[in-house]
Amino acid sequence: MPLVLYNAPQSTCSQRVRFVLNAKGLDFDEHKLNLLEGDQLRPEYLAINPNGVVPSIVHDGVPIIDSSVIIEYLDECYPTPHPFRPKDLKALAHMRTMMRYIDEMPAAAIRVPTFNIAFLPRFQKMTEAEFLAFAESKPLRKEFMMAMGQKGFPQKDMDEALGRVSRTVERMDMWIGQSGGPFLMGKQLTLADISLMPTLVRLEDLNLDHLWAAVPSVSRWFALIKMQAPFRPTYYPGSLLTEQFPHLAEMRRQRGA
Ligand SMILES: N[C@@H](CCC(=O)N[C@@H](CS)C(=O)NCC(=O)O)C(=O)O
Repeated sequence: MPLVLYNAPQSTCSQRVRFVLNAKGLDFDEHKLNLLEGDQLRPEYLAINPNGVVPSIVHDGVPIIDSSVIIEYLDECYPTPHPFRPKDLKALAHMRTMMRYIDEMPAAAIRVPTFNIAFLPRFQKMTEAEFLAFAESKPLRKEFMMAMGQKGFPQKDMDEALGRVSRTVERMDMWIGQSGGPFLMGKQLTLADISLMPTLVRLEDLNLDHLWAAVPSVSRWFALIKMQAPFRPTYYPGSLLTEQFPHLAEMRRQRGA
């Protein structure tokens, strides 16, 4: 039975999984969900992923959810051509510690600027009742949506989120320095790098790449990630917010980037 991927082109968590699938040369049936239309909240999808978020895979008929779990699962099932996990158990524990940090800090933090800068205008077009019903229907993100409301997150929340990203950049610099680079764990590209990749792509997409511009190890890391063969098929056309939201493309144009 083929691998089935349920995801969204612009979803950062989905991009982790697409990178691993592409790196391993696996055939998969891709289902693209429109998150702003609420495809992830339909009963048939909730039967696969009761959290109402992407990505999910279905392998041999069995759903597997959560991007960090999925990429470890895929690396375990398909270790070739390159395993993305170190063999040494202590190094493996270190990689998992990094992945937990990435999920808790930058991956969570970037939702605030993403929603404020990219999605908010869409939610502002809804009536209050439509917005409340949409927020209410989200199993995992109801409180997040309510905190944002139709006015957006306050500056204090934006500052906190960007502060968490800046601390992540410092942490990356430390990891790269300790391992000798160029990747987080040294010469081997691991699931920790793949977990972090979409965060930096998203920040660049939101015109926030100044956050690491003065940190050479991180700039080098990002340039190298973009040169990896699976990067391009992962970020196929339509994977960036600037491609969907003209106001973001305009911000970029004004910046001359
Ligand atoms: N921990 C989950 C988080 C998944 C997640 O938050 N996915 C976002 C897209 S990156 C989503 O589906 N959001 C839909 C929504 O907020 O309704 C994972 O890593 O898979």
